Amino acid sequence: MNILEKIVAQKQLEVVEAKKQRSISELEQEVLFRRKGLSLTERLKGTLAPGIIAEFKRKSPSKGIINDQVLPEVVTKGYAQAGASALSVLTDTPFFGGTFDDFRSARQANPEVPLLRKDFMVDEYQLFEAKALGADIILLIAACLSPQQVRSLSRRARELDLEVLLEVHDAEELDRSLCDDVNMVGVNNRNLKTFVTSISTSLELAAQIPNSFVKISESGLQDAETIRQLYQQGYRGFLIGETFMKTSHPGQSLAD
Ligand code: IGP
Repeated sequence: MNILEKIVAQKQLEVVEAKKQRSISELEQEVLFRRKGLSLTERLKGTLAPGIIAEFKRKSPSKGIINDQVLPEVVTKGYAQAGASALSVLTDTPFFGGTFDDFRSARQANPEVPLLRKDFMVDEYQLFEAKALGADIILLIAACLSPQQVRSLSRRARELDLEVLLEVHDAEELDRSLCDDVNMVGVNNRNLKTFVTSISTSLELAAQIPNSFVKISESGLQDAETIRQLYQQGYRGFLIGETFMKTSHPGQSLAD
């Protein structure tokens, strides 16, 4: 099994357990469930500058511990004050060290900033969880979903007032997975099966993503020059975690 297959197997177990703890109708009764979502898509369409989606990530399977000394509310508030267009918070615990409480803290500290629930969605139950946590955006990773799953999960997400970021790594994933309910296409520069990161992934795929979708480049972004280059190719959003998180003041490092 590669790492992605391991993560998906783990998620399926987690969903079975979570459903026993809380039903979908219980999730629907959470106060945040009725909160109106904030649109990242509109923000990115409406600006003439690159939008940064700044991520809170304690650890990862590829890097091990990145930073376990900082608090989600402090970091995400710093990101927001530095002008991030959106925030991404990992909720996966076994592989990325994130928690639902991290997400809740980030939501509470930043009521006006779009928030992405960063996790591996394999079941529509997780979309209800995301909405109940106060998420605005969810991620669907083409590498671990069938085209049918992408279609049904994105439709359900939109019904729940969640925006959909579809993550792809190559043209084949893009062609088989893209559907109308997707709002944004994220090109992951990191291959989730091998962890190899290369910006050329984004450069090569740019032209193949229809312009009706907001384009986002994800992972391995370290400097302004790369972002300028990708912006010229049509990318409007840039998902950045490690470059900020590896410093002692991640919010400040975005401001710099
Ligand atoms: C951030 P980086 O290299 O800046 O820390 O990458 C983000 O793109 C990365 O965390 C990510 C990710 C994912 C994590 C992209 N897709 C899917 C978990 C699951």
